[in-house]
Amino acid sequence: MFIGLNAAIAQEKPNIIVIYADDLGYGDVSCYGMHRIHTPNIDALTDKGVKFTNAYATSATCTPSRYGILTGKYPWRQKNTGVAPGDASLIIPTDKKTMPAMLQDAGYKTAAIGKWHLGLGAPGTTVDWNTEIKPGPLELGFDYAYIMPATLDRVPCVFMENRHVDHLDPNDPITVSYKHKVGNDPTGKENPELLRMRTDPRQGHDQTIVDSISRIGWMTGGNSARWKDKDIAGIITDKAIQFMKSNKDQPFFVYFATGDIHVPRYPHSQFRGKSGMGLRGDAILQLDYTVGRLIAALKELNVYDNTLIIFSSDNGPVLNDGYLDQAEELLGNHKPAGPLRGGKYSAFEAGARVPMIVKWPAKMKKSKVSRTLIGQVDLYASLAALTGQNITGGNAPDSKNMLAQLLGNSKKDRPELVTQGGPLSLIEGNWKYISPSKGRRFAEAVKIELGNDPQPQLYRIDKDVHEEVNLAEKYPDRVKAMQAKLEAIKHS
Ligand code: NG6
Ligand code: CA
Repeated sequence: MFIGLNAAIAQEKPNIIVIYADDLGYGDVSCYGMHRIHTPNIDALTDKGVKFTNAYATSATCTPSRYGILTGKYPWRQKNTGVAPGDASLIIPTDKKTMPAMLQDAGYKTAAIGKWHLGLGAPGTTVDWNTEIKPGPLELGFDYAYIMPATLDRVPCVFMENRHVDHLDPNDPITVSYKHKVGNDPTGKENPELLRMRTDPRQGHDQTIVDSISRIGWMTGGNSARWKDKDIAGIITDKAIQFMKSNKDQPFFVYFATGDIHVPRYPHSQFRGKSGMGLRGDAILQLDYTVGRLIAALKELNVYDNTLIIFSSDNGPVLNDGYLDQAEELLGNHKPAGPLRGGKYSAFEAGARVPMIVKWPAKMKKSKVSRTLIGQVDLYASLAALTGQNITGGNAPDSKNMLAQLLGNSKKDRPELVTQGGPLSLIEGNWKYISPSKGRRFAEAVKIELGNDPQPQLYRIDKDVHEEVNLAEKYPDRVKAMQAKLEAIKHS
């Protein structure tokens, strides 16, 4: 019987692909209510899939959310897990087992493709972009990596394949600094006439110009390795498809982190001008096309049926995140956050509540909408359960096995979930408590309400999804209880 059980478990090793969009809001795809443009490929995932209405990234920015999804641990338990500078050292510890490492144990071949933004190199060292760079994704359980090191708006604007900058000419070495100008490359500040899009003077992004777009940080050299923004989505999709093709005869796990729709938005000409909403809308169309290409490739490789597809975003939406690309002016009646309040960076719902769709064609036969409370931090334990792996040794301490919920077979909420805007929030059933915070209420440049309040906030996020009525004074006991629970989780 034991053998039989193992055999049964052994069959549950579908390929797994996590398609992780960047800054895609809760209302930014048509299956979550966007009307102005359509995302047919993303919408198609909801056909015989589960569309989650209450799924959360761990945080309202990229680095901590990525930390959370890959480690199964709340990022705020560790220092320096905020938005990582472009030259940050690797922030995920290599002595713990990450989700991809756990899947390697289960027999998977694993790949990280696309945006990394979790730092590279040993803590306390400075990355030399011209040599082997480690630790990085390969030391964290990925067999293959093809990544953009940080964000699209940060230098160095190059791809890395495994431990090296791709297409680097050794005679044109890369130097990067986040402190001072290096080399003679033009900068946005000095040569604004060279820019294809202006930057917001309040937000910087006016340093080295790469591909006619100025960035955060200075770089020189590496000219043959520099990306063209219009080609990024196509290149990383090709790399993902290549990896799936080479590994189609065994289970594979692809962590596919697109740069869309983060700034600077400069999609391929195939999409530019197509949405009528400016480059932000065009980038959504590109993202949708990318999803379509990945799905088509799975079908072509004959592995589509047995692939678990998870689509989500790392944090909520922002319009002007440093570049004046007309995202605001051309928005019209589109609501990037749907019915939610706030946006990227915010403790309000739009910060961390994101679209999440799960589909496994061989196993899921009905289209479902799930209101279950679930976090991306739960993928680790859920995929461990799916692939028959035990979690030991303090790995993934905050991850809960929500496999049944992921597959649409249970509606049971996670007991509670902590999310991070600036302050931490605790969500329990229909209640959300936002801990008091002295931070500013409104971020002027990005025009986002951050959810900071020196007083505790309590909302009924079912009836009052826009978090209008603070019920904290009305329900002091609930505030106290939720505060205590949050403290207990923080110190557990
Ligand atoms: C902010 C940047 C923003 C973006 C963000 C990270 C400024 C003023 N703004 O600090 O442009 O890069 O960090 O976005 O520098 S994330 O999605 O990767 O978290
Ligand atoms: Ca992001």
